[in-house]
Amino acid sequence: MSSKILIIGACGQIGTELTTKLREIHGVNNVIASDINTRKLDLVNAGPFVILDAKNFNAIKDCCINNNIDTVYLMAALLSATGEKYPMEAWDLNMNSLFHVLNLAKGGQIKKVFWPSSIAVFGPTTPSLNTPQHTICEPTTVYGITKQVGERWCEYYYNKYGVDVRSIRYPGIISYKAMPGGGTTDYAVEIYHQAIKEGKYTSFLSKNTNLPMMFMDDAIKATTDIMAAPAKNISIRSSYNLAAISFTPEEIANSIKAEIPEFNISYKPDFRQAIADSWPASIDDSVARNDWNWSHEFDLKTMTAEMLTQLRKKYNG
Ligand code: AKB
Repeated sequence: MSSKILIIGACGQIGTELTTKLREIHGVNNVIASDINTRKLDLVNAGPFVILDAKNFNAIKDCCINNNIDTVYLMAALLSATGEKYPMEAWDLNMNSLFHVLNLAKGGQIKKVFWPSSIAVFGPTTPSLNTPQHTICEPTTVYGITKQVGERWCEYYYNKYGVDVRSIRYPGIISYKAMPGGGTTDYAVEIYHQAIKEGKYTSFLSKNTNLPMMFMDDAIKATTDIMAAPAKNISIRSSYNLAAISFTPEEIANSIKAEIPEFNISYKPDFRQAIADSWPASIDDSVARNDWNWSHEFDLKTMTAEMLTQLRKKYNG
């Protein structure tokens, strides 16, 4: 029997593409998309959709009962840059939504949970190169703190109550379908849009800021792979390190220039620079690769080719 799935935060950057993929795998009517509003009309019209506030326990519970949901993907969150502007809102949304879903699973209402963590769990005292799975985590952002604490709670609910919760630490995700919102790695999406629209981009991170990144197709593959893996293969119940590529603003600009020679980049770092400086440059994800055979496909060159092709279609018809 196919899973009955609820995606909370389905209109966000990852939620949008995750919804489409899960519908391909499990059937359109077995995947309920939900968000606080209907901002992505194509997604709202593509299958079952409900308006749902991730902070409202009873609303999530009713939705799960009414639709016989057994699996929840909790994608709603305030990201790193927005979290610094609205710390209490970030804490409230990121933590309470997680508790709501974990408690539904603890009560037996749902059987399986996916919850995304982030490279934001790391901080300035973390080894920056090839950051190991188990290492120092002293995050300096509110978002990072919520992810670090969330990881501890996921592991606690697994150990104490047997909740089948699975998680990965996403790096910056690059995609062309939905824009990211409020993250520090967002520059790596904006740059492609601006390259096609304006032929130039001003980066809010300095040219040598090296950060872990991943193309959306790989991120979706990681998400569906970890959820499909046998429970016995999941040795980490906090969150798995996950990696694909690392690059700087200068390197991504050079990859764009290889296709659009007249493209121009300038640099005007803002408050997000300090956040980026606190995160690692590269991640060791060998535990994920061993446990559930994770592997990525896209490198910087193939990702740039795909982003530019898709955005040319979007903007130039
Ligand atoms: C952000 O920049 O806040 C996110 C993340 C790395 O989790 N993209």
